[in-house]
Order: sequence, then C-alpha cells, then structure tokens
Amino acid sequence: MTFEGWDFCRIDDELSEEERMARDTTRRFVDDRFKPLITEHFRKGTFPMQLVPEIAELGVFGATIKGYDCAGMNNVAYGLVLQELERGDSGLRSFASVQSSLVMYPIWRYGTEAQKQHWLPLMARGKKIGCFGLTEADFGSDPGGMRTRATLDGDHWVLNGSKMWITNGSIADVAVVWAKTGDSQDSIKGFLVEKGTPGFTASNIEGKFSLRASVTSELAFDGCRLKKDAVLPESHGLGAPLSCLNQARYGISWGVIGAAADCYETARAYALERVQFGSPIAGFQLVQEKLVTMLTEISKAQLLCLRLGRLKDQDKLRPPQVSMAKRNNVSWALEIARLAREVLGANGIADEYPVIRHMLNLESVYTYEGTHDIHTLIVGRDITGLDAFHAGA
Ligand code: TGC
Ligand code: FAD
Repeated sequence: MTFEGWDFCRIDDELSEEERMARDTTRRFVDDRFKPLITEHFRKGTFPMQLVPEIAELGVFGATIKGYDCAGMNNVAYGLVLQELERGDSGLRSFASVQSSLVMYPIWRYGTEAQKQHWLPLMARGKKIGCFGLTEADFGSDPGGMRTRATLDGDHWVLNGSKMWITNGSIADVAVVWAKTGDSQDSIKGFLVEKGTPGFTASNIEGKFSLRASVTSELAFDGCRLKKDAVLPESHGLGAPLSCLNQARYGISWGVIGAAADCYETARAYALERVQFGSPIAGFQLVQEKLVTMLTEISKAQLLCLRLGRLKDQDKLRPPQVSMAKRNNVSWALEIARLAREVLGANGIADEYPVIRHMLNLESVYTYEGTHDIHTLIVGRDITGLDAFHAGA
C-alpha cells in the first residue's frame, strides 16, 4: 500500500462538510474546465476571460462577505477554494484574490451603503471586474511614500499620478486607487475610478516570464476628475490599504499550497515511471528525499493555514501571523517547484508539465503582496518591538 494524494496528516478530518464541498467543487472546475486551457493561455499571455461566469458560480468572488449576493463562506472554505484555484495556476488565484480581497473587501469595509449596493452584487457575479492600485514605480515595499494625489476641486476630486504592476488593470471595470489627499501617509484615501473616466488610462506590461496568464498593467491619472462620492469615505491613512493586504496575504498562504501540491504530484508520478540505471528513479534515495521534503512542507503549510483560518473566523488573527504564513508557504512552494523541476530532469523545463509554469509564477508571488524579506521584517518587528525597515534603524 503506498500513500496517494497530499493530505498526509488527514487535514480532511478537521474540515466540515461545507468546507469539503467548497474545495471539491472548485477542484472539479479546475481539473475539467481550467487545466485544459491553461498552457495555451500561458503561452499567449492571456487570461481565460470566458471562464469568469463559471468562476463566479463557485462563489469565490467576495466569498466571505455576508449579504450583497456573496457566498458568505467561512475563511477556511475560502482558503481551500483558493488552494484549488492555484493548483490550476497562480494567475487564476490572483484573479480571485484581487477581486475579493483587494476590491470587494475595501468597498465593503470602507465604502458607503450605496457603493456596496451598487458594486458588490455585480462583482460577486463576475459582471464587473476590479483592480487595486497601491504600488507605484518608485514605491513598492514602501507604499507610504506614494506620489499619487487627489485634490478636492469644488464637487470633484482631481487625481494625478500613476500606479505600476497592477493585476487586471486594463481589463478592470473599476480600479480601487490609493492616493494622498495631503502631505502625510495619514492622508491616504481609497477612490473608485471607473474605466473610461477621462484622464485615466491603463496599459499592459509586456515581456513577463511569470504570471503570464494574468494581465498586469500600469495605470495613469492625468487630471482625472472624479465625482465627490468616488471616495471610500471610511478609509483613513496607510492602514486602510494594508488591511486589504491582510486579506489577500491570507488567501495567498492557502493558494500556494495548491501550486506546490500540483508540483509534488507531478514529480511523484514522474519519478515512479521514469527509469534510469534499470530502476524507477523514485527508488533512489536522493529522489525520495526530495519527495519527502515536498510532502512534509506541504503538510506543515496546510496545518499553519488551517489554524490561521480558524483564528480568522474567531476574529483573532493578527497581521504578523499572516506575514509568517505568507513568508513560509510561498518560499516553500517555490522551493517545492524547484525540487519538482529537478526530479523531472529536462522535461522539467517543458510546458507539457505544469511544474516550470508554477515555478515561474511563484517568483512573482514571492515578491507581490509584500516581498519575502518585508514579511521577515514584519514578524521581526512583532517579536522584538524594533523596526528594521529603515536603513540605520
Ligand atoms: P507602519 O507605520 O507600519 O503602518 C502604518 C499604519 O498602518 C497600520 N498597519 C496595518 N494595518 C492593517 N494591517 C496591516 N497589516 C498593517 N500594517 C500596518 C499601522 O498600525 C499604522 O497605523 P496608524 O493608525 O498607527 O497610522 O507603516 P510603514 O510605512 O512603516 O510600512 C510598513 C510595511 C513595510 C509593513 C508596509 O508598508 C508593507 O506591508 N509593505 C509592503 C507593500 C505591499 O505588500 N504591497 C502590496 C501591493 S498589492 C499587491 O501586491 C497585489 S498582488 C495581487 C495579486 O495578483 O494577487
Ligand atoms: P522593491 O520595494 O523595490 O524591493 C526590491 C528589493 O529590495 C526586494 O528584494 C525587497 O525585499 C528589498 N527591500 C525593500 N525594502 C527593504 C527593506 N526595508 N529592508 C530589506 N529589504 C528591502 N501592486 C499593486 O498595488 N496591485 C497589484 O495588483 C499588484 N499586482 C502585481 C502583480 C505582479 C505580477 C507583480 C510582480 C507585482 C504586483 N504588484 C501589485 C506590486 C508588488 O506588490 C510589488 O512588486 C512589491 O510590493 C515589491 O515592490 P517593488 O517591486 O517595487 O520592489
């Protein structure tokens, strides 16, 4: 009897019926509908937009929001759904993360009732797509330095500046844009900028070797006039966009387990089939060590996420705990993808197998939503009380 699958520690036993159902429904969608398309989309550098209504049917957009036509799942079910999506491709999970955590969440948390009533049901059904503009060309890890400005002019806000590396930027119907309304980072506010608003343009960033099945864009605002009610009135300071990142980072921590699991399963199957020196390579100790490391780290990542999900459902999750999970799970997923690539030998670099695609994608995931090193410093600050973000600090 050999162990099949990647639930070595029987995490399944800890899940409710609803949680298992949400995971299994998404798993079927990814296997039957998404996987057959992904290689072509990755080659062409496109996202399969035709699948958006089916993704919406999974209940993933705004999954944890109660009301407004959202699914109202708990945080563990949501995490499991993201895990399955990223088993397909990090670009698919990114699409869902941005829509849910970075666009619907700030509207729900910081918006007016009218903004919620208008946007959330449309976005839950995938009828409207959103993007999140925080990063600028000169301000990535340090978003508090942003230069984008919103100035009140009578009944309008006037937006000037630009945002860089924005997922879904050019395909979005609405952008949540973070801008200073004064000189300090305490004056940062969120704005809803609709596609087609004069003075707003979005252009694609070309030449990516990572997350190719995900649109990444630059946004530019040149005297872009917005009605006064375009502001998210309850957003005050840098803490507002950072609170959205907590949601997305939590989702990434789950998501990358899926990418790692796909790499592990591919490597194990390959190693059992591939014969060298007269034996399946899975019988060599060095190959077994790689497979064991992969499954061990997948199991630890699952346990960490499950615990954090339960804490989040009790409203007890702290941002540094999310940083620990993002940091650990992404870096191990990337290492697992690299180990799997090694096990596949030359085949490891071909897109006939999903491994090289996951590996390339995970390089972005390692950097976005706070780089690996930024999360090290967030946890470091939490356990020492000392801030190591600034040179000479
Ligand atoms: P700092 O002084 O630490 O904090 C400023 C204010 O924010 C509060 N705060 C938080 N609030 C909620 N959640 C968090 N995680 C928070 N972290 C901090 C803090 O309490 C303070 O509030 P107040 O009221 O006292 O003013 O700010 P800092 O300037 O020192 O920066 C801290 C740092 C470096 C941790 C932060 O700027 C950071 O996280 N940098 C990384 C930037 C980042 O992650 N960008 C992601 C962009 S979005 C993206 O990548 C999407 S990818 C999407 C996809 O395709 O999936
Ligand atoms: P930098 O901040 O310039 O960092 C460069 C290096 O310096 C990193 O290794 C970093 O860890 C290190 N470093 C920086 N500061 C410190 C320090 N204090 N101590 C030690 N080391 C430090 N942003 C959005 O707003 N919305 C999106 O939808 C979005 N989608 C993205 C999609 C993709 C595919 C990618 C690649 C990025 C996306 N981003 C998005 C941007 C992303 O969040 C940033 O790239 C990320 O925050 C890092 O910023 P940076 O690239 O400017 O790197």
